[in-house]
Order: sequence, then C-alpha cells, then structure tokens
Amino acid sequence: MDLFPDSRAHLLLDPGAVLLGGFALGEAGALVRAIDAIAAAAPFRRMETPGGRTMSVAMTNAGDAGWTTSRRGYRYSPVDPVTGHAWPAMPDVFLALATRAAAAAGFAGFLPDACLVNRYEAGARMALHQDRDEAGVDDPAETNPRNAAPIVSVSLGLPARFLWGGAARTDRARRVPLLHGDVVVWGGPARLTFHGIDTLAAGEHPETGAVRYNLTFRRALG
Ligand code: MD3
Ligand code: FE
Repeated sequence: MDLFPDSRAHLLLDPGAVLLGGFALGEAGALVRAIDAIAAAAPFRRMETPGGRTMSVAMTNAGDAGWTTSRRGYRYSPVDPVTGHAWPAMPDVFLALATRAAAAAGFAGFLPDACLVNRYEAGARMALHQDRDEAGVDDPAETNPRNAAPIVSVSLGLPARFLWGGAARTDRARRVPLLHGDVVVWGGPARLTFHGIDTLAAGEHPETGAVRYNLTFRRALG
C-alpha cells in the first residue's frame, strides 16, 4: 500500500521553482492530440545553433511568437521560417493548463503568448542553458511588473532526467526525474537558473510512442 500517494504532488526545487507532479495527467491525451495538430501545420525540425551545430531536440511552436535558432542567432519570430506562415494558434487546452498551473504555483493571471514544443527521441539532450530571449527578462520584476511572468513546463511521454543547476553555469547540477504529466513552474528567483535535459534513454510510452515531448509556455513579447 502506498501511504504517500501524493508525495510528488508539490515539491519546491528552489525558491521560485515548483514541481507539480502529475498536474497535467487529466488532459495529457488532449495535449498530445494538440501537438499532432500543431506539427501537421508547423513540422518538427532540428534547428541550427549560432555556432553551426544541429540540435538533437526537434522543435516547433504555437502562439503569437515562436522560439527559433539559426546561424543568425536566437529569436522569437511571429512567422515560422520553414513554412513562411504564422505559427499555429495556441490551443485552448494549452492556455487553460498553463494558466491553471501558474496560478497553483502562485503566479495568478499568467497569459503566455508563446509555446515552444520540444520533441526528444532516444539520444537527444539539451545542454545546460538559461532562457533569456524573452522580453524584459533582464529587468527585475520590481522595476517592471510585466517581467514577473514565469515559465511553465509540461512533460509528456518518456521519462527524462532534468538537470537543475544554479545561477552560474559552473554550479553543480542536481538530477530530477520528469515524468509524463509533470508540470514545473519557474519564476521569480528561479527564472534565470541554468538547466538542461540528460540524454534520453530509449523506451516506449503508451501515449507518445518512442518520444518525450516538453511544452514550455512563455511570455515572449512583453
Ligand atoms: C528553468 N526545455 O525549452 S523544461 C527549454 O524538457 C527547456 O525540454 C527542457 O529547457 C525540456 O528551454 C526543460 C524545464 C525548464 C524550462 C524552462 C526554464 C526549466 C527552466 C526556464 C528557467 C528556469
Ligand atoms: Fe530552457
């Protein structure tokens, strides 16, 4: 018998970083179907870094802006450079979940304008980095309250080991498992923490097959 069935439910990783274990399980199937619809209009692609490497993670986006990388740098663009069209609209099921999760972690009224969709196959990884391409991220929220927006991340499919570093790239990273349906909200003092994903192990998940998806909801345009 499991005496502590909810022991993963709310875990404070650091001030400002809250793991909501299984928070998205109720809508996981609808989220995966919405990802398939997004990918039908804006296909997953492996982008090139400014340094000329091809990322192992395949990406697409939904919303008013999408995160892109190329030889020309990192940017949020209203247009998908592959199709030449606007990114697919943010699905209602995405928006509702992101706002509900942010509120549960203490960030009321979160209205993301961008959702980056990451797809990991076996062997894919994401090196330690900060997310700092969003408007105003370098201004403290005290100066401009619009910059208080968190990032909400949703994990679907195969499990991953999340690398949770510190404020400096050289800080030792902790490894935290992220499972199907887990949601993490990163805001306030945790917003600029270095983070990454360890090399994905091969596997098969009933809802996603041989892949892991991660959604990150962002306020990109300010
Ligand atoms: C901590 N994605 O897309 S989600 C990314 O699982 C990204 O695909 C990873 O890092 C993934 O940029 C990790 C967890 C995450 C996302 C954004 C953060 C952690 C974060 C922003 C600030 C601090
Ligand atoms: Fe990131």
